[in-house]
Amino acid sequence: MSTPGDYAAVRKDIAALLKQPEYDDGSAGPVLVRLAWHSSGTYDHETDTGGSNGAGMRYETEGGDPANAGLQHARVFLEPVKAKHSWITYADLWTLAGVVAVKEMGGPEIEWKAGRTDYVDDSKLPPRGRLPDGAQGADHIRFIFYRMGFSDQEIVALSGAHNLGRCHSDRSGFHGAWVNNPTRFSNTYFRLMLSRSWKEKVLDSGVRQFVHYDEDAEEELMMLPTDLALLSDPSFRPWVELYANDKERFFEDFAKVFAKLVELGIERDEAGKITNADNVKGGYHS
Ligand code: DDH
Repeated sequence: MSTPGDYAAVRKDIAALLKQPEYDDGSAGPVLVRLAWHSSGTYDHETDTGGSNGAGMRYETEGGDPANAGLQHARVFLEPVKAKHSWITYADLWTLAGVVAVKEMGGPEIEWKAGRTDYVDDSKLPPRGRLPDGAQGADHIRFIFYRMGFSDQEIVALSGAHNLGRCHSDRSGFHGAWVNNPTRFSNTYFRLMLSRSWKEKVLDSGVRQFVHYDEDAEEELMMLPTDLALLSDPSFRPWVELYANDKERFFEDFAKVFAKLVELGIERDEAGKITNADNVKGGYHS
């Protein structure tokens, strides 16, 4: 047990669990980033529903959404941290874990603020179907991300998270990693998107994705239809080109937009205290 509010101690323990030699590419980092994103990415600006507050993925309605398949691995990785620092809320822990993972994998420092609660407000629960479907195109991407309040530039910056991790046939149906070193945060995803020739491949399951094979690579790399939609869309493409050519700029923009993502639906006063979650039941609240 640490002192309530000692987020530095929590960060340290998250960093220490990232190395997982038996899991995927040897790191829990990518799936933790996806947990932070899916816990936040259900937000709808118009109805002010969804978002990371409440950690709704603990329950079947949200946790059992097929879009969240596989994220139980991330939640299980974090259980010992929650047990040791029981004062932190799941909503804070899951978003902080994504931020720490990005940094530890060589990415930018992302601003993160505490205070989310684990109180589930039934009127704020998101319906299923709020997260993007990789089989679709630019219109779908805009529909999903405009709903959260993001611009075209922010959508492309956020998509750069696909530098990390991989697709698992038994989770999403897609298969493979986007880059050769999927536990190192960089702008390689954008560079490969532009420089390689991507060929359509229909997997045995009937799922359609795009692949490229480099002779010296260990495995075939992949892109989702939604990834390549960023190339064919005239408003997305200039951002892909910018981020492929300017890693610093990508890191800067990614840090800003990921910080915005994990704050969706959260209102704070000038001192940073959350003002729209007074119904705090359980969890630590200062
Ligand atoms: Fe993603 N993502 N994502 N993604 N994502 C998958 C894996 C990972 C889409 C579909 C998939 C973002 C945007 C989109 C990460 C982070 C982010 C998988 C594979 C699919 C499918 C899941 C599996 O089989 O395990 C689509 C569609 C979009 C879209 O924008 C249209 C964003 C915005 C982020 C972010 O973090 C900001 C990460 C990390 C992974 C790797 C997970 C892992 O287990 O490895």
